[in-house]
Amino acid sequence: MDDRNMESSSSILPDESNDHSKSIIHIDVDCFYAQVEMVRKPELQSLPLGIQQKNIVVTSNYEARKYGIRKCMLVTDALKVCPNLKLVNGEDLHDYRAASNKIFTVLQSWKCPVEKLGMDENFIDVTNLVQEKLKTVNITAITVSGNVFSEPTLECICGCHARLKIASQIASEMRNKIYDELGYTTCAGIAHNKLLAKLICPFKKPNDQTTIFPEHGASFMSTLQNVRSIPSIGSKTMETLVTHKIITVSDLQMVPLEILKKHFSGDMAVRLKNLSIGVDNTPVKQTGRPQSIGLEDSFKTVSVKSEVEEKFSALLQRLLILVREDGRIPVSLRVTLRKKDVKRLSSHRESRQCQVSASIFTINNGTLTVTDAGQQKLMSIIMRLFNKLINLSKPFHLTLVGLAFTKFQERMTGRGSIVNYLMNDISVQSVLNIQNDCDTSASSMDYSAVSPSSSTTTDLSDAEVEPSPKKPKKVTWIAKRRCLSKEEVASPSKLKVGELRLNSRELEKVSELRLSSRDRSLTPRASPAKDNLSDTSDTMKDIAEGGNCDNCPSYVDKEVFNALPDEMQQELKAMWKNPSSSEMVPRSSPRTMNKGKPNSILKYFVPHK
Ligand code: TTP
Ligand code: MG
Repeated sequence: MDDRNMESSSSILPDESNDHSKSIIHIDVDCFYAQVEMVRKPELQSLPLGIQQKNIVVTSNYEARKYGIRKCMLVTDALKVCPNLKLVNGEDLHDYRAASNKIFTVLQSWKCPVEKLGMDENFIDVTNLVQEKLKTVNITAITVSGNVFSEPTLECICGCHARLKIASQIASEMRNKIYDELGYTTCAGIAHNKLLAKLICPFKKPNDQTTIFPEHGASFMSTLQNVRSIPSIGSKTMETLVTHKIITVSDLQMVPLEILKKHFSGDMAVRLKNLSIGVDNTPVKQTGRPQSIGLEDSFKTVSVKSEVEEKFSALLQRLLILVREDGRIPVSLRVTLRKKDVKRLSSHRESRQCQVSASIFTINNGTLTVTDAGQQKLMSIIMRLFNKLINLSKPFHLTLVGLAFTKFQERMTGRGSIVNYLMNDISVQSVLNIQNDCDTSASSMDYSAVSPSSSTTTDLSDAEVEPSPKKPKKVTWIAKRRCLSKEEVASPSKLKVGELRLNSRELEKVSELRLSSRDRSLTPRASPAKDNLSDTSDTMKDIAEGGNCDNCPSYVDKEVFNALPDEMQQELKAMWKNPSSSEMVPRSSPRTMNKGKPNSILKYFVPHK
């Protein structure tokens, strides 16, 4: 620390550090992949277990950790320290992703914002819930559930101690529920911001939780030996800090802001200083759908086109499974390559993307499918993009290939459309790849201000291999109707209406209605005589005019209709008024269905069979 002023008092900023109003929980699943395997096969529980991807043990259970197995150890080294290590291949992420989504769903049942971070971590902002609970508890009797980083000495006048104690109890309930319903043990960190909640989470592990009070934020941060421990400090920032001999978080606390400003932008310097003392005001952002869904595969070297094609073909098969689970129709495809420059001994990524025709994808019984011909078409698009990235007249050496669908057809009919409404807060589809290089569009702590992009991706994004279709061909969306199981009612985000996941608030209403009327569809239900909704003349007679459903078409269940939000009611009424603008057709009339607007809400209002 050459030129820095060591006066720490001038280094701590008079900032928003007094805002302790939030209550944040961070939950991290213990040895995640290993637990998924152990829950699936309980006989693995007593064995030292490692999860292998290629030649690396990406994680291991705590039994294996006793032998000194660490994350990302080479398999050969792991077997040296633990010859009895049971290895399970963890390259297929499907089950891990499914477990991750189930955990997310459990956490959503508290009706607080939940932000997914990677596969096995979630932030939950329980501020409002804590406020509610505060009204009903005796503050003096509240105790912390689990560990405390450091016992508080004086009560903070803002009341944060009581709030965080309640939050710690909520965290305990959440962890219990995850364990009871899914069998996974977890750790939790409880704090007034995301930074401290995340960093305190592993304080005691596995299967434990720790609360930190705001006044101990700076002292806790000063225990971190490496500035890299701060989640948002990326490799470039780290390099700059290390160059200036700022190695530990304590170093960062001590360095005067003015010195930092010489090496970083003003905002970034302030942000770094704040982080160093445990100050962070980034919000918990409810996780929605990913902007892209991609997979990558890396290898030593591939220099032959036919091998590249094989790799892409394998990736495409797996990617199509992810896209099917997601349910949206992709309209843009990106190909990524990592090229090895043999002369310079370096490598860099390049990408190209293009639009793909939505007609490649069809919906069969509510499931997104791609025919063999469609897959061939996708492969030919992929190889054309590949040809644009590689000059085949010269030798090439690749160390990674990646595929991602980067844009999706949102089946919306307008800004205030019911479809938009239904798609408001929907469950997560993690973006994963075989190497676990998460797609940048995946949810993450919003610390971008201090993390200059270290990506070497050159996204050319300009190749127009296939022109955008003017109209998607024959994409038929058919409402998939089924009864709700108890679990589905308890786990709102699982519910689907015509493959659209419902906004959780609406879902509650809808679920109640569905349950209260046995054998009744979510939707206005046709009487047997009026099952054929294409009978528009009859429908026209019954169009609702008033503010309620007194004049709805006769097949409409008024109770259900009246419980819908105003926007939905208005949208439906408008459609009933003007049936030519919508599709008044039953499932049994696929021919008619392809005419008119493909996304009409009325398709979701079809009777049970
Ligand atoms: P972590 O939460 O870092 O590790 P973990 O859950 O296995 O163990 P811990 O009890 O310490 O939390 O990562 C979650 C999963 O991500 C992990 O189970 C395997 C996977 N993973 C990789 O694929 N590559 C990696 O480099 C790391 C660190 C994890
Ligand atoms: Mg974990």
